[in-house]
Amino acid sequence: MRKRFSRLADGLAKTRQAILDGIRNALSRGPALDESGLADIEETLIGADVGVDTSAHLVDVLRSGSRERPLDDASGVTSLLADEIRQILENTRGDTPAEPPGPPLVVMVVGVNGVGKTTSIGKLARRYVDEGRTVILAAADTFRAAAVEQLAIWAERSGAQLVGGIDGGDPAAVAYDALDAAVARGVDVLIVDTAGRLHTQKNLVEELRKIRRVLGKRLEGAPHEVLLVVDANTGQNAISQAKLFDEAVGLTGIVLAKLDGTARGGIVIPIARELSIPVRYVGTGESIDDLEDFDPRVFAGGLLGVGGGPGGVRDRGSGAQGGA
Ligand SMILES: Nc1nc2c(ncn2[C@@H]2O[C@H](COP(=O)(O)OP(=O)(O)O)[C@@H](O)[C@H]2O)c(=O)[nH]1
Ligand SMILES: [Mg+2]
Repeated sequence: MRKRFSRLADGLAKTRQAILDGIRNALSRGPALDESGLADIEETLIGADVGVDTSAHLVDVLRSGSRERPLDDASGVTSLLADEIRQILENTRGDTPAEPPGPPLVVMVVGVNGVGKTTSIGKLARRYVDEGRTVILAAADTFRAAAVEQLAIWAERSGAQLVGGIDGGDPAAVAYDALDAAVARGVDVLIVDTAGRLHTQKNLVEELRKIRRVLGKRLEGAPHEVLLVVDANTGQNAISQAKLFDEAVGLTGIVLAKLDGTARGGIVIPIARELSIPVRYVGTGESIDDLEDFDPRVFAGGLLGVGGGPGGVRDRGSGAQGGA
């Protein structure tokens, strides 16, 4: 467990560096944080992709904090920010979706091309296999010839079965057949890979809706999870992606891929605050084990260098704002 948590913190290293530099810089302007320092911090947060509105909100929290007690050192600033960010990340629309009464658990994965869908599916499959569960991957991204091949490689690596293979076939039919096979074989988990781009956005939305519909037709309640994969480097465009896919198919969670190596890991904060969609997993590399559970407390602490792991972020102290 420890290792998983620290890798999430490692993935945040560049973002953390940028934010901490900004905070130190802001504090160097005077004996305590003032309006020009707050403006510096706001700019730093925007640079880490926290978003304009959410950065302004976080700076407001610092402003009220500094009225209670002058903020004259970095730890006062980081603990207030970490606390607020954790609350934003926890305060999303729902808990982890309940597992269905019986197998299979059906997970549909969506997102634009190149964000890391297929890779994340491979990693997710490995986690289920490691838990002793059987997994089918459905190759419903039939638009690109290479997509099925790539998913087949991940199926082999993770120890999952693969359904699909006719390039250019009907994606919804592949999804249906895969669910059919999962039910017939008593498989525990079905993960459906989907296309990220078609001739038009309208086509894509309709296709994803159709996949969703046929899954529900074959098995009541399916898909139980609809995960959007977001590339941590995407910038503010990730928010419009989340909005679009949420309206199209209704998301239950986000997979934040490619957190390793980005200085813009703040993007999940406006997604949580503005769209209320929870982050479920974080991708921290290209290998099969590079997928971590998302923990708001560890993320907030890792982003600001507060605490060292689970429970490491100090809880709201005496001077900080109370209430949830
Ligand atoms: N560094 C890094 N690369 C990743 C991660 N996830 C995916 N990738 C890479 O991103 C590229 C696109 O991934 P792919 O799964 O094909 O994206 P898809 O088009 O959404 O299915 C590949 O080169 C992956 O190796 C991650 O968490 N970290
Ligand atoms: Mg793919």
